[in-house]
Amino acid sequence: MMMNVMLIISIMRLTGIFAVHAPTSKSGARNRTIYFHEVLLEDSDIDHHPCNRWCIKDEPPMICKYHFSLEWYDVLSRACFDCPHKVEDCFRTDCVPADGVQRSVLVVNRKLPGPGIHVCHGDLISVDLENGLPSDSTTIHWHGMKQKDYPYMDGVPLVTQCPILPQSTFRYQFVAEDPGTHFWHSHTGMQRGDGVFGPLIVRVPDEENPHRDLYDFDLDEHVIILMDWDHVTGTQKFTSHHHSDGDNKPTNLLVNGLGKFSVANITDNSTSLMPTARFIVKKGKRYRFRIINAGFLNCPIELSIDNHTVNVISSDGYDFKNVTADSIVTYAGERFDFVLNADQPENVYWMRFGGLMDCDERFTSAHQVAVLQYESNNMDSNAYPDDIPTYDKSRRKNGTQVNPLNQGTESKSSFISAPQIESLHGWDESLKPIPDFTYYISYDFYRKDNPHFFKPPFYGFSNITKENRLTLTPQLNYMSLKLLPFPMLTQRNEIKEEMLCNETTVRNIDCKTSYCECPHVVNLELNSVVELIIIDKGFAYDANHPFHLHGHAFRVVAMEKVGHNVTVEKVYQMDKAGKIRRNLETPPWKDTVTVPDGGFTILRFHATNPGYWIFHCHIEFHAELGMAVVFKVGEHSDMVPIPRGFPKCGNYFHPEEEVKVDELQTPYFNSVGTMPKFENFLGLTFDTKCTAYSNMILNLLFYVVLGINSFL
Ligand SMILES: [Cu+2]
Repeated sequence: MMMNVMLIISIMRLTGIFAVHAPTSKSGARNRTIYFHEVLLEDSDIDHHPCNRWCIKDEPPMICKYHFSLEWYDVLSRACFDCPHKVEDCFRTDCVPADGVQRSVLVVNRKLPGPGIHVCHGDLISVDLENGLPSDSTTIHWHGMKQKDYPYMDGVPLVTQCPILPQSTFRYQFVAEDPGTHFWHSHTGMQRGDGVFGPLIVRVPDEENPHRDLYDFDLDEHVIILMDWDHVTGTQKFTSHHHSDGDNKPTNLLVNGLGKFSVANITDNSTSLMPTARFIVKKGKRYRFRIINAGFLNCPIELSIDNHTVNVISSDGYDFKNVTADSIVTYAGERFDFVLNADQPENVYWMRFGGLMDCDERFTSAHQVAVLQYESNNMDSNAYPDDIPTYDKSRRKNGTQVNPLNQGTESKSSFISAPQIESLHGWDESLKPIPDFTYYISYDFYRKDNPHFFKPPFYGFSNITKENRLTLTPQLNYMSLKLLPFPMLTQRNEIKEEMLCNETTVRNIDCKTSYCECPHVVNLELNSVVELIIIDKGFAYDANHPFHLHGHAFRVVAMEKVGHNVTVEKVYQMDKAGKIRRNLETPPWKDTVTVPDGGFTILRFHATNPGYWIFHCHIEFHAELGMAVVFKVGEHSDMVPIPRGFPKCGNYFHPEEEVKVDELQTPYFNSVGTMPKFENFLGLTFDTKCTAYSNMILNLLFYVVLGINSFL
């Protein structure tokens, strides 16, 4: 009986058509009555969501509803029956095969990757996120959506919303204003690395697509979502690395949630049974592929396809002049679209994915393959190429490479780094010769007594004798971001200026030698053109950090590898001497970009979106350590009014306990260590003996270099 009622409700939901008013949107006149399907789909039906359609110019937008149910789950659960020994069982409902190694996973609707959202530009996306975790909070960030007019939907806990509590449901609702290949992912803890991610594709009508003539098909099944993968949970790996001797290197890669792993079934020598992702094409046709790198560790991924080149056309939702390449490198958080011309003999070919940095041959040699299969009557649908994939073969030794590792515009011509890509979007204000505000962000890994992991004199940094038990702290401008106990955006009226920090407020503290963490907020004037000069100092490790900006996309105007010891002052002097070439003509738009180790990347953006927006390293371990800063764009009065009834959170102190104001405020700033020296954001250090004098000079330099009003 219950089943029947459920079925009837389900059918009513699936077939329900309602008339409503669509929201006003900048992408066109949307304020009119439209029809939409209200669909709360079962897992297996989400691929047939009515919003996943051919986008037609001037057709009314739709309201696209989804239900996301988040829970802990397991790889190779009972839903998998005889997977991998019976391959078709691996594709049963609720089976998460991953690479065949059992572990706990976090899943949305028991899918890995989670359900894909495919909509047309201007549709309203409405997702009810039901937190079914027994003890953890969650949030979802819609990576690529600038959330203009919807800042409360950005999904950053304690910046734009409260963490969503267990057993609670939060409705994310926003208009898909940003076309292109994007993805959604948890922005809480290590959840993305444990499986909480999925595609978010916003298509446009043919008339608005400059690359439409370059391909015949743009199919959902040609989305490639990549993840660096391990066989323990992200939290286990994180605690083991930061408190003990565990490493931070991913063991494997997954392509669309699938992958071989060399020791998966070593006992019965059946590693080849684990299915890989498979992409079907027809000879003579051209296909748009969309790569999403959802990775969470330091593992950029190089993609190449045997016997084929790729025609790269777009990144992070922005089109550029197409470039033919042999391989593409993507970093965590980036997306690249390419066209594949199926012009080779009908056969199966390896698509190869080679892990770089912490995944390379020095560490785990993490690599993966997928099959590019030409449709043919006489080919087995489970056929694999004969060649045995190895890590070495996953790296193209020559040919043109887009977005190469640790290479800027100084590199040889076969490398095409981001600023060399030619945008198809015309000039905009962000490219004016002199920006309104220049902000330097420098970083490295520092040998600090980070109190989260060290406790002198018991087990301070200097007490540790084994190198593999030392972890260094990555910081931006010598500060770690520690958020307030409530969201800055939605409880902005509770923020007092003294709660926040920036380079000016900590100038009398030697954050270079001591450990500083605080709510690091940089004010940006609304509608100002901002230039970010991001510097990887290249002293410790050979790491590579992809940075992601929320609320805005940016132009990548310069990128260069300088050497191994790069200071802010060095870059500043290079710039002053005219030795930095900026592409202010046709630089590409992106929202995630890397910085060469021992080098710099320069970004420009027009701060037109009022709100509190986080800018952070997209490597989850680093973001968790506070490798981030918050940009406050505009004044509180410029920000969109807070939705009625929006959830609130924060500290609570029993009213009978007398708590002094000072005690309430001290947790917002933490400085551990000595403070003998004086320094400023440029990383210049002065002897304390001349503090008064240097203070004056520095103040002068500070304002001259920045040339901004916001600090005055
Ligand atoms: Cu990082």
